[in-house]
Amino acid sequence: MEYDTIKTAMAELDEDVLLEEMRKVADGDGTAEEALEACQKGMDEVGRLFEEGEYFVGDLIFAGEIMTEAVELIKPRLAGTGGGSYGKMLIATVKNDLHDIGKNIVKIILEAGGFDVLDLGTDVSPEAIVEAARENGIRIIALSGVLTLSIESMKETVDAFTAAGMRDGVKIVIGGAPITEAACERVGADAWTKSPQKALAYCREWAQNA
Ligand code: B12
Repeated sequence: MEYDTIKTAMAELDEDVLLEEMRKVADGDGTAEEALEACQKGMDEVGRLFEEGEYFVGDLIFAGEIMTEAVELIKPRLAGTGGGSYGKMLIATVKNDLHDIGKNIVKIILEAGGFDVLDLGTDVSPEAIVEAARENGIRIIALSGVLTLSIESMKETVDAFTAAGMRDGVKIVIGGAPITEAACERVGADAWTKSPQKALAYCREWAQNA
């Protein structure tokens, strides 16, 4: 399997080649995880070209569309992480952030891993997240954010749980490109990771010890 072809096709926004290669993965070539990683590396390149003024917002939108299509193709293979029923949890991209490709991938892995995931979408306010958790009796929350600014929205979200008197009753994992240990400390989340698989492991542990 030539993962470099996937990476380059993603970076060059070559939809035909990207989807052709991803269909091969869907049919059993290589591993879905490595194909996903190659897409992501291509996306990093897209981000870099955007920063350099080579690509415009329209290119980002198109990149988002083709990556979503690509991931959709390998979804059945990504979902092979084992079942079980771990109950309900919630996922959202935080306030002011419209990026949802990463969130959708995390959701696929969590669902495949046995969670019933309530997806609140993108640009979700702290109040809406707290309210949805309360209404649905949800104790495990995953927050996604790709903009640096999203770290502040995540902090506001954790603070909103505290203000609602619910902080001790929930576990919160945060993730996304700008998330680091320092960001996690600032936000006051229970865990952070960029890896959907690791997030699944945290959430399973929390569900079992709830
Ligand atoms: C595609 C894209 C867009 C698309 C998004 C389409 C969509 N449906 O999501 C659109 C066109 C909407 C967009 C808009 C903008 N974007 Co944009 N975008 C990107 C781009 C190229 C790719 C993002 C992506 O999907 N990556 C692929 C996914 C799979 O990766 P991921 O999100 O990191 O997720 C993975 C992990 O982080 C993790 N993860 C993600 N969430 C979570 C959550 C949990 C709980 C866990 C555990 C893990 C986890 O798992 C995922 C799988 O491994 C990035 C550059 C980049 N390399 O990231 C810029 C980028 C994020 N955008 C950027 C900017 C500036 C913008 C705009 C402001 C542009 C503008 N001038 O309008 C707007 C902002 C809109 C808004 N308010 O949100 C900057 C952000 C700079 C910053 N640090 O704040 C970036 C970094 C580009 C750049 N280098 O300048 N963008």
